[in-house]
Amino acid sequence: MNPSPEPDRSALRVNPDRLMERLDALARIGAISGTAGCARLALTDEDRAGRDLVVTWMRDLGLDVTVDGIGNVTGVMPSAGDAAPVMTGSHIDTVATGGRYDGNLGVLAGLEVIETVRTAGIEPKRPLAVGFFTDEEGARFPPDMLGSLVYVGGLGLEDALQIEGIDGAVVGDELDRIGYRGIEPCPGAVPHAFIELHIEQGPVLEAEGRHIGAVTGVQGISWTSITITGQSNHAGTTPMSMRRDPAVAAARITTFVHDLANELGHPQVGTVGKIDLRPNLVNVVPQSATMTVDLRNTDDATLQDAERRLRQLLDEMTAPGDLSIDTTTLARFEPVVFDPAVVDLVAAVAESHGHDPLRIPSGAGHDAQMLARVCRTGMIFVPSHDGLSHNPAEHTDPDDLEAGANVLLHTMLHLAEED
Ligand code: HGY
Ligand code: MN
Ligand code: MN
Repeated sequence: MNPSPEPDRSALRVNPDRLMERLDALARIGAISGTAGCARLALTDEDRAGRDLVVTWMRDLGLDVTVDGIGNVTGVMPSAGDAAPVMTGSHIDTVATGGRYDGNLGVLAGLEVIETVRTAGIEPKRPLAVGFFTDEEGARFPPDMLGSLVYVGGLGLEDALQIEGIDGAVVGDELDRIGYRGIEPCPGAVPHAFIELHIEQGPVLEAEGRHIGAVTGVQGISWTSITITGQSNHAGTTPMSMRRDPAVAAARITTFVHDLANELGHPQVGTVGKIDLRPNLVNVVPQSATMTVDLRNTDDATLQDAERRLRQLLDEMTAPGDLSIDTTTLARFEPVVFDPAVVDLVAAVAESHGHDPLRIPSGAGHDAQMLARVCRTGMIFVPSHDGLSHNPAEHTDPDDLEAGANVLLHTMLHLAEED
């Protein structure tokens, strides 16, 4: 009996309801009460629960599921041949004030693409794969994109397993605790190509009235931890002239970072997201202040200039001798440019679906910027309402979620027919 003819691929579309149901189900894990957001910091119990749910969906789809030494999880369509798969994916860990789409959309849209292809009885030349990478956010365990960095060999597994988090926990111990230190070797298998769907997390697409972004690359990222040590003292008895107050220094650094970014102008950004005073008590001039500085730019020379000027300020602040300042680099990634042919493909697929895609660089870091080190890589953006992200109110219109998933579907199917 002749096998049933393959359906017309160009007409193939994802099932939006199934995608929304999975997004809702995953968002219920670590849900932030009273909001649409969720909190699943990397390697916490909430992250484990999210992982378990997505792995169940992968297995229900009949995918070959593997877990590597840093906890990256990949599900691949079974295939007779040994052709390298076309891979999609992202992350399912979130920041503490996370939205339900950051990362999660890319993983669940990938799952939806594979279910759509399998349900249609389509056998692509190359298998499709979907994965989620460990600790993309880097909020608990810096650097960000930790799992995908190890996946591509940018950081040794043993070094990554020893990273201590902001709460004193250690990556390897937490992977063991949640049962996700896998046996699959790192670096991981190199895909034929990698394509990631993600919300823009910025205001541009919505402001331009566009529904699809063909992402051209990712800006450079510089994360520094700064510890300023002064002298704790009594808040009531210590004359201002005798104080060695690290909180004042931290405030000066914070305004400097803000003013520097404004002086250098777009796209330079600078953020002080974390300041810990010790002992952090109302009536004690602090002993120390530990803070983080996040600097980013699409141009590495300007980013280096910003880093140099921060360093210069810290040197000026320690010159009088009443404060000591120690710094640690938490993350430093150069700007990444995606494969122009893949960017063009994303734009062409979007246009074939009736969209007017915008070519746009990413302000946020993504796992795709790591996969770009080993294979042809691209990203698809969909709009973020009010440009909001890393905020429980993060929202993307369901029609845009569906549109992005369909562009992902057809971009992957195209790549999967390549030799
Ligand atoms: O920091 C970032 O850009 C990403 O959200 N990890
Ligand atoms: Mn993300
Ligand atoms: Mn994020």
